[in-house]
Amino acid sequence: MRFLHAADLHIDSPLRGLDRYDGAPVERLRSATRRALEGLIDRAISEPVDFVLFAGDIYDGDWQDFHTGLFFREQMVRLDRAGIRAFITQGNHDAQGVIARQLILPPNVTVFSSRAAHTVAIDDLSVAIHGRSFPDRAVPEDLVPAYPSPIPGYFNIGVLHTSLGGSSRHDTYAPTDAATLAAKGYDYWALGHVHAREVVSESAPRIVFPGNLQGRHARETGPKGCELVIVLANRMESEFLALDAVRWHDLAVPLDHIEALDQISGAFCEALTPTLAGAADRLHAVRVTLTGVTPLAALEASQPGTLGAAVRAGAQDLGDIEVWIEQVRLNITPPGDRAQARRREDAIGELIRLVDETNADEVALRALVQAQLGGVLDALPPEVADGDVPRLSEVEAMRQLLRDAEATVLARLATTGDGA
Ligand SMILES: [Mn+2]
Repeated sequence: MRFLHAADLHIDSPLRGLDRYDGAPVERLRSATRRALEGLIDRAISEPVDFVLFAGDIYDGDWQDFHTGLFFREQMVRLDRAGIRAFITQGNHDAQGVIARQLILPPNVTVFSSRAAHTVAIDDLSVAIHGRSFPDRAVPEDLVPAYPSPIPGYFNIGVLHTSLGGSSRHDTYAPTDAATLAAKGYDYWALGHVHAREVVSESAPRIVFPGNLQGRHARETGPKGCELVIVLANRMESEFLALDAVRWHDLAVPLDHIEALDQISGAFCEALTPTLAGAADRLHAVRVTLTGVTPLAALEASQPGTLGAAVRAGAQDLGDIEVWIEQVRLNITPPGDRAQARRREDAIGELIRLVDETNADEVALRALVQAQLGGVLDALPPEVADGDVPRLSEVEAMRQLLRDAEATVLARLATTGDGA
């Protein structure tokens, strides 16, 4: 017997703020969640597997119209024609109370009830699949104790959408813990909700978050896909299948010892290449952060955008591999002894002391940033507004702005000093 376990498809999840990026492959990014599901169905049919499990959050929220639901249904019809069943537990994003529109799914699909956990036994495979859907987006109680007992002699699978964080009293995503899951006596727990793949328990029972099927932004990085589980007479084999149509990367490129603009491309390629191994066949979306101590900081300060453009130029030269640079962030400092410069009696020393004082005083920091930059902070990239991961703290963002400002002013002072 073999099956696929997937979760958190978030089909047609909106990608916010893409229009801000010149040349963004908008259509490919928007359709990536669909392409990934098509890839999963292709694999289910070619394998072939006996059934597919979806542990919640198939949809990102209520559908804009029926297209999203019809797309998913079409993929279920493909499974049906191949004689493959599908089992779904709805999660917080696609709970019955969240999705208003209705669509009747084909007969090979079982959606577990949101009222009570129940079991579907497939006798010719000796497998029992137990599950329960979220009735609404918040489920504060542990659903596991009410899951049915395992069927003796069968391979027992629990399908559940949960954050697993059993200790948090504020958790509204069907909190439970590994011990509770293990005590149920099942063989495999097919979980969903956590977007980063995690094998919570290797065996007896095996407990897995497969992660989302397709990363949706630069904070959902690396290979994304599903689990292929093969159950043999005396053992279970499991394999992760990468199915992402677009792969996101958060790449740090160190510029220490890099002194000339024409070296940027090489430094970028050196950092990127290891992450592309075995995945040249898909689009790679890369957020680059340039780091380290480099004299190029002065060039960037005098002509902002130079280093970012050099990175994008490097990506153009990669040839066969498709790479889109989502963003280039700077965390570089010019060479020089800041502590020594701080003691200077001129404008440079005064500036550095002012920066340090402001950084140490959060109220002053906020006042300065608000006074000087007005709405800039409010306009921080909207793609971070997702909520699953805490965003860069506001104060840290202000400190970053201040560091950038210091670097810019110091570089200009240095330039005018040379010229005068
Ligand atoms: Mn979820």
